[in-house]
Amino acid sequence: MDGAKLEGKTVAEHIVDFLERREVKHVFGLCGHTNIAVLAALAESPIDFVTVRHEQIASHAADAYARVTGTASVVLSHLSPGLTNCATGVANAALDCIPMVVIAGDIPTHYYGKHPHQEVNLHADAAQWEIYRPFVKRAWRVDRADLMAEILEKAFHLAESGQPGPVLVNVPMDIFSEVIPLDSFDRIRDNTRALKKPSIDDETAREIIEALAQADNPVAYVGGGILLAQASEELREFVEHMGLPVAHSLMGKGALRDDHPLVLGMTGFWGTELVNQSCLNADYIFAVGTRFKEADCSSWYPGYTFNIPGSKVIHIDIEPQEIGRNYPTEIGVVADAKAALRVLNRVAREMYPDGFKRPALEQKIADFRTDFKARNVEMATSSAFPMMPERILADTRKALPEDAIITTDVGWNKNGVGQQFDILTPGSILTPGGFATMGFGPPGAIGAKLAAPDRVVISLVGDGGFGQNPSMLATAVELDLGIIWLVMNNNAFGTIAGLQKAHYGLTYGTTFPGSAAAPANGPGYADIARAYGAEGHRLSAADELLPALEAAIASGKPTVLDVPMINNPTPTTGHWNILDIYSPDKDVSHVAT
Ligand SMILES: Cc1ncc(C[n+]2csc(CCOP(=O)(O)OP(=O)(O)O)c2C)c(N)n1
Ligand SMILES: [Mg+2]
Repeated sequence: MDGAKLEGKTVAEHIVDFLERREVKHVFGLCGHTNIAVLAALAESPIDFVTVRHEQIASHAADAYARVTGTASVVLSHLSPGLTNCATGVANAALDCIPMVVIAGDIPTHYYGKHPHQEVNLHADAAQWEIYRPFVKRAWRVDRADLMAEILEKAFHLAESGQPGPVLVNVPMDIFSEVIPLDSFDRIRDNTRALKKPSIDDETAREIIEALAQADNPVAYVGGGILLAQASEELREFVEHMGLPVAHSLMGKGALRDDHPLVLGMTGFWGTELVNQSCLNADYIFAVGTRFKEADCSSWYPGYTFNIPGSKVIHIDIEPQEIGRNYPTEIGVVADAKAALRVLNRVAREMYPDGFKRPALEQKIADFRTDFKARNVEMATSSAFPMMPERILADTRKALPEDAIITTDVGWNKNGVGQQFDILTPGSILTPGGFATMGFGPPGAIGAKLAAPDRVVISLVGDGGFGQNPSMLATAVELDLGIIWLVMNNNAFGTIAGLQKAHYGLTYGTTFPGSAAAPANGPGYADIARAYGAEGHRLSAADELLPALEAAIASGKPTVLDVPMINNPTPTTGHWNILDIYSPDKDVSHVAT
C-alpha cells in the first residue's frame, strides 16, 4: 500500500464499500477507459461484476434483477456510446417503475468542453448525463469527489422510494480516482437504508369500504404497483373479504394467481370478453397501483374496456400524477399499496365482520374459464407444425413448476401470455409493460436467474426479439446459468406484420425471407446457441416441445429452443386507436391476417 492509501481511499473504492454496505451482490455492466478504476475496486470485493457484450443487456438484466429482488439494482457503464447503448434498458425500467442506480464514467473534469475522447458536447460541455434526463428520476453529474457519499445515498433513496425508478450518477473519471479521507462516507453510515411508506387514514378507508359495500357491481382493477409493493397477500385478503372480482393490467398480471376464483383476467387490447365486459358493467372500479394506460384501457374508448364516467373510480397510488390522469376519480389516495391494503383490511373487518360473498359471480368466472379453455382446446392441443402459439403456451405451462420465472418480450409471447397463460406465483412474470421493448426478455432472464438461482427461469421470446440481443448468450454461458430461451419463431415481426396486413393488405418490411418451417436465409437460432457454448435445439414436430422443455429444465444448462410457429395474431376483443389512424371509417379488425 502506498502512503496516500493509508490516509484515504479512492472514490471508486469508497463506492464499492458503500455498495457492499447496501448488500449489493451483483453489478451489471461493461468496461471502458472511464470506469476501470471501479472495476479494479470491484475485483477486491465480494460483489460480482456481471460482464456483458452490449450495455443494453446489462440494463435489461439489471431491470429484471430488481424486479425479482425488490431492491435497486446497479449498472456500471462507460461514457457516451456505453451510456447510450444502456439507455433502452434504463428507459424500459423507468416506464415500469423499476429501481436502478446507473453509475457511469465520463470525461475528466479538466477537459470539459475541449472535445476529449468521446465527449458529448454539442449543446453543453460534458453533457452526456442530460441524455438520461427524460427517463430517470434524477441525473447527477458529480463534479466534486467530496459530494459522492451524499449523492450515492440520495440516489438509492430516490430510486427505491415513492414510485420507484432508475437514477443516473454520472462520474468524471478523474473523480473515481481521487483519493478522499477514509471517513468521507461516515456521515451517512448510520442513516436508515429504507424509508417508511405513506399509508391511508381510517376515515378515508371507511369511506372506501362503504362505497364498495353499497355497490352492485364493484370490480377491483390492479396494476404493477401491487407487485412493486409486494402486496399480493394483502390484496388477496381484501378482495376475498369484500367479494371483489379482480381485473388487472398487463403489469398487474400475477398480482393474484390467475386461477384464483375471483380473477377475471387482463384488460384492454388483448383482454377477453369476460374481463372487458365486467369492467364496462362495473358501478365502482377500485383501482390500486395502476396508471390506466392506453393498452390496458383500449385507447380509453368507451364501450371496450372501461365506461368512465359511468363507473365511479376509487384510485390508490403512490404517485399523485397517476390519479385522475385519464379518468375522473371520485376518491383518490396517495399511498403505498401494501400499507393502504393493510389498513383497508382491518377497517373492512371492523365494519363488515362477515364480509361479502358473490357465488353467482364466482360461478360466472368459472364457467367463462371452462368455456375459454374449451374454445382454445383445438389450438392448444393441435399437432400442426409450425406450431400453434396456443399449443406452445399450453405445453410450456405444463412443463414449468408453479414458481418458475417467465420473462416475456413483445409479440405473441407478451400479448398471448397476458391473455391465456396462467401465472401461479405473484411476481413470477417479468414483462416490458410501459416501453414494450423488443429485446428485453432474453437478457432479462439473466438478471432473474442471478436473483433467484434456484428457480426455473424461461424467456418466452419472438424470433424478432431474440435477434436483438443474442450476445447475451455469452454471459449466460460464462456464468453457467440454466436458463431456457423459447424462441416462438414465426419468421416475422409478426405482431406488426399482422397490423400491416390488416390495414394495407401486405407485409413489407415486417416479415423475414423464407418461412418458419424452412427459413431460406433465416438465422439458425439453435446453431447460434451452440456456437456460444449453450445447448441449442430446433424442433421439427409439435410433440417434441414438452419433452424438450422437460429435458432442458432437468439439464440445468443454458438452452435455446427454436420453435417454428404459425404467424397468427393474438385474438382480441379490445380496441386500439391506431385502427382509426390507419383505416378511418372502415371496420378493420386487428384479428385479420
Ligand atoms: C425495440 C423495439 N422495436 C420495435 C418495436 C415494435 N414492435 C412491436 S412487436 C414487434 C414484433 C416483434 O417480433 P417478434 O419478436 O418476432 O414477435 P412476434 O410479434 O412475431 O410474436 C415489433 C417490431 C418494439 N416494440 N420495440
Ligand atoms: Mg416473430
